[in-house]
Amino acid sequence: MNAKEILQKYKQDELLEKLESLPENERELLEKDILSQDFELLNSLYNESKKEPVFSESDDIRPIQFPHSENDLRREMWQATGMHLLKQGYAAAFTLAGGQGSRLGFEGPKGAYEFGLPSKRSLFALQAERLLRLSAEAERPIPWCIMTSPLNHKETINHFEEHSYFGLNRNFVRFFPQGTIAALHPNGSPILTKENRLALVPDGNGGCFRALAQSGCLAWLVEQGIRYVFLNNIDNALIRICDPVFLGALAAQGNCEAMAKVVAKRDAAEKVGIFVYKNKKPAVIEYTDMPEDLRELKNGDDLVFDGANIGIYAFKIEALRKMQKTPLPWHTAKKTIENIPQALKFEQFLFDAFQSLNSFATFGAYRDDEFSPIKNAEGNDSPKMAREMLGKLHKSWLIQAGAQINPDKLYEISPTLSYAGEGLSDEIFKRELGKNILEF
Ligand code: UD2
Repeated sequence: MNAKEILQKYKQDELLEKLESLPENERELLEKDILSQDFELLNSLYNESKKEPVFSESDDIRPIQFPHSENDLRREMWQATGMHLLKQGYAAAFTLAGGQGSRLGFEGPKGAYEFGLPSKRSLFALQAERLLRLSAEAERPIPWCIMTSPLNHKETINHFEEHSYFGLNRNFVRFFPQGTIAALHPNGSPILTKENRLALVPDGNGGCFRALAQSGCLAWLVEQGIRYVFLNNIDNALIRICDPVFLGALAAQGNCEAMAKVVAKRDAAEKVGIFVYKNKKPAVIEYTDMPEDLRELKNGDDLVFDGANIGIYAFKIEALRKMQKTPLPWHTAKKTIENIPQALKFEQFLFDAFQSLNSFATFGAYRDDEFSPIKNAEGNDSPKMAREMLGKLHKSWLIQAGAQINPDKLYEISPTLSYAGEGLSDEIFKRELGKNILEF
């Protein structure tokens, strides 16, 4: 079918009229957009969007317990296993960076955002240099796939080019844009931009499986012999990218196909997915889909549902191959798009994949060590909070190493000097202060 026939079939009269009124060059561009979309899917998503949200009373929802791995005696074995995987070239990193920094008033890619560290490192710089540190220990480059969106793809690559890939071997860094889907007017017709193009928005971080495969990067990983893939959100300032302990724990779990790190929720209102058993299978329910009474449910002073999804995952390569063809549910969000309030935006969520896997496990972690997402300009999950949490964490590493620090200051340690607090001493502190260790 051509664009006109598609619009006729799906009764998109308003759009058809607009299409036919355009001059040839504009009409051709809009036809290209229309042919890029699945109107059968858009039609069903629109009809679905009028029903109640994803949560149904019949679901049996129970809390998941998650042991803190810090106290686990197997931690050293996991670390050794993880380093072995990295040395053998069996592990890779995959970062989701398609989101925009709009909530921060920053128009560029979220990963290029600098949040006031004395080194002026961006989020990408922190993750790249932590990966560089691990590559040095593994004595080989670690492949890194970075999912962008069409909106920030070029700028993301520019950020890496401008910084010479932060010292990484550029042959092992691949960028690819995720898919997009048309945003709909509340009446169900696709929204047009001022340039008379379809308003296409990123299809959610659950689009990562499709994008990884369609970009050829999944094949690239398989051809290199990759067996485990570490997956993370770009916006976390403390992320231990490709964490050997976490990768080792997944490898040690035999038939387990994927794992997710969990921290205790800050409070009931925290905007994070919540780990639950949903009909006896581990799952994550997004904060937007979790009924308020369950979110607030307490047992004494403690939240019953307190396992927070922090966007840190590890997948076996077989699970990623399976997920490229496994349909994920779509979630509807209502946002202002092209100045149209309550416009409909459809996205898939990566963590919905867990329900399709045969086995999935949680891995307890501590927020102060590993999780400080930059979402809001002020308050919780802000650049200031990330700066302070990173400064306090690095200060604690120096204290633990016996460094004579100034107790009134915070510290930023270059990732190439220490990945997670190892290899530090008072002598290194004195030598590196002002260079790879900055006081602020
Ligand atoms: C995400 C999680 C939430 C919790 C929180 C922790 C999902 C659906 N929700 O919520 O459970 O873990 O983070 O901070 O994951 N992204 C893309 N493409 C998209 C949309 C998002 O790449 O189309 C990336 C984005 O760059 C970021 C990550 O996915 O790295 C999370 O996206 P977000 O910040 O929009 O998700 P948020 O904060 O609503």
